[in-house]
Order: sequence, then C-alpha cells, then structure tokens
Amino acid sequence: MMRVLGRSTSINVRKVLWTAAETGVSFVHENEWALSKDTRSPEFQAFNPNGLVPVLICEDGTLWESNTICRYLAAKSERTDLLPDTPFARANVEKWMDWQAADLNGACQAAFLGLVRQNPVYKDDHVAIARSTERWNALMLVLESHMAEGGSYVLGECFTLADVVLGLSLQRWLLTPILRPSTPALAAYRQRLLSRPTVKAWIPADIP
Ligand SMILES: N[C@@H](CCC(=O)N[C@@H](CS)C(=O)NCC(=O)O)C(=O)O
Repeated sequence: MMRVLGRSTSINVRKVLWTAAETGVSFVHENEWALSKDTRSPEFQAFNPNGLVPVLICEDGTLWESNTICRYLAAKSERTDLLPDTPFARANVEKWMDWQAADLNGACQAAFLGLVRQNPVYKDDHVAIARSTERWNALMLVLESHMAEGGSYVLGECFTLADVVLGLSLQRWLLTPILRPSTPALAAYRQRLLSRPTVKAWIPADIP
C-alpha cells in the first residue's frame, strides 16, 4: 500500500493527498510525521535527507518534493487529464506548478509565517510582512487576471495538477489575515474547486 508521510496542516502534504485522491490510488496517510514523529530522526532522514514532508513511499521506491510526487502520481496512473503527455500542454501545466512553488511560495513566506504561524523570525518584522503581502497580492492578481479571461480551471475546462497546487495557494491567501484586493474571478474559481468530492474528502476548507 502506498504511504503518504506528513501532517496535513502542510500545504505541500495536502497537494499530495489531493492528487492521490484525484487519481483514485489506494494509500495510507501517516499524519503524525512532523507532529509527534520527528522528521529529524534517522528513520525519517533515510526517506528524505532534508527532513521535510511530504514523502511518498510506494512500490517503485521513495520520493520527496511535493510537485514531483504529484507529477509521479498522475503519470503512474496515466491521468493525462491531470498532466498531459504532449510537450506543450504538459509544459503549460508545469509552468503554473513551478510558479506556485518558486514565486508564490517565496512571496508569501514572511506574511504567512509571521501572521499565521507566529514564527519568531517574522512575527514582529512588520516591514518584511508588508513587503511580502504586497508581492503576494501582486502575484495573486496575475492569477486573477488569468482566470478572468475565462475557463473553469487554470488550463481551461480541464482540471489539472496546476489547479491542485494553485487551489491550495489560493486557500492560503484567502485565509491569511492580510488586506487583499478584490478578486471576483478567484472567488468563483475557489467555489468550483470546493465543490470537488476529493476536496470535500481530503482538504479542509479552513486550513490556510
Ligand atoms: N519543496 C518542498 C518543501 C517541503 C516543506 O517545506 N515542508 C514543510 C511543511 S510545508 C516541512 O516539512 N517543514 C518542517 C516541519 O513541519 O517540521 C516540497 O514542496 O515538498
């Protein structure tokens, strides 16, 4: 049985849980990793030397890096709707996935960690939080403009891995206590995502 290791309060773990649920594979979720089970332990570091969740353990071996795991799950289950197998269509999904992991996650760091996690490095650094919020809002407006062009999902009418990673980032943005610009296209997009059975089963709507 496939194993997904990591606390579901992690956005990166939820990417994997959601993708696994979308593909319909059978898996067990070991939520206690990075909670009661230490990811700095030798046992965990043998799975991921970075000591970070998520980790996937399956018949082919062990994987870390959330977006990579999502791509593996889609490819393994031959779900070319989630991750196309033609180069340009696939690159368009991966473009948004890379943007989420690099640009969006980087931009939100000080605001999210400071305001939500109350991380001691950021929580009293109002300049860093303000800069982070400004950049984060600017990037989310890029997504707002894209969604306002039409289409139910990021790549049009087909739900893809881009929607998994961006849907979770959108939830984080909406649930972080910052001032946000109006984003009606993103609000409608979020309602479409929330109506998916896999979200109802695996992604609580109140976790940033
Ligand atoms: N690039 C990695 C980042 C993984 C990561 O930062 N995981 C965080 C949770 S979101 C973590 O394990 N933090 C340590 C901890 O919770 O103890 C990925 O996408 O999988």
